[in-house]
Amino acid sequence: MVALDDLPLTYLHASTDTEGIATVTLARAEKRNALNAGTVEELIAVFSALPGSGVRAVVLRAEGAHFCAGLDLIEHLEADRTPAEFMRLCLRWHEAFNKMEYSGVPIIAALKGAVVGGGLELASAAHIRVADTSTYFALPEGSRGLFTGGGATIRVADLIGKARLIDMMLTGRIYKDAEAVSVGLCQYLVEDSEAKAMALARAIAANTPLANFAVCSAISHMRNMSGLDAAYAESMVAGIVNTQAEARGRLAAFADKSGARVRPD
Ligand code: 1HE
Repeated sequence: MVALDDLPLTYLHASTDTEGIATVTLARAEKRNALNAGTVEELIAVFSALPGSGVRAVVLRAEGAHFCAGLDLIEHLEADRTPAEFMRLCLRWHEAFNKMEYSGVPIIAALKGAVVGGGLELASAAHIRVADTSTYFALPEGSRGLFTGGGATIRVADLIGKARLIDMMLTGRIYKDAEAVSVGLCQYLVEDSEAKAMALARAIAANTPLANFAVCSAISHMRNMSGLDAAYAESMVAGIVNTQAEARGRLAAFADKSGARVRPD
């Protein structure tokens, strides 16, 4: 098992703190963190190393003013790819984003500036999205003569629905601020998205790892199943997760009144 901190990385930084919170940073700010083929390979390497690494939660952040400007348009122009070459590239994007979504380790994206095209596809593979007031979301594919290839038709449609996805791709519509929250592109809008993402990661890391694993893998798998199969799979996952000693300990704490109560404040 390769430790996250030991991976040789050029376009990303990855580190883990003593509490098991990993920070993965898009480190190509001079190109607005556009996703070249090399970055996608590094995302695969980093997120392949996650399961079993002891990492309890991940904050995905970016250097510079923008989270990610999407597909590296210059690399794509210069490579002059054939259809088969671009299809293979898209499959590498899917490999990376599937590694994230199905990893079983909670990933919280700290967003800012442009979350555009493939940048939104990357953000939508995280389990939680936190935006700040500079954050804006767009799918300018149509105006560039392109079509999404990194899973927007699945994950962004899951977040906002097919009609909004089509509108964004056709018209280049930009969502930001409260409207972005209300349509489902992000779940939090704050002053400091990195501080909030880290606070969420620490809170989530206090859950049992098995419960987090189930939330961050089973739900996505169940979305791929028929309703009947999903209900069966849900009962199996709950059967395993909900009968563990760690869960019993927490239930006993509730019963003896030492466990936290669920109250708004
Ligand atoms: C890039 C990219 C990129 C910047 N590929 N190099 N994505 C887009 O259509 C978004 C394209 N980017 C932009 O609209 C703007 O760059 C931003 C609004 C994000 C930022 O603007 P700004 O003024 O801060 O930066 P800039 O001057 O436009 O760019 C700075 C450098 O980053 C410059 O490189 P330089 O060598 O000339 O300094 C830009 O070329 C470079 N850069 N964005 C390559 N995207 C699997 S299919 C997915 C399909 C899509 O993702 S479509 C959406 C593509």
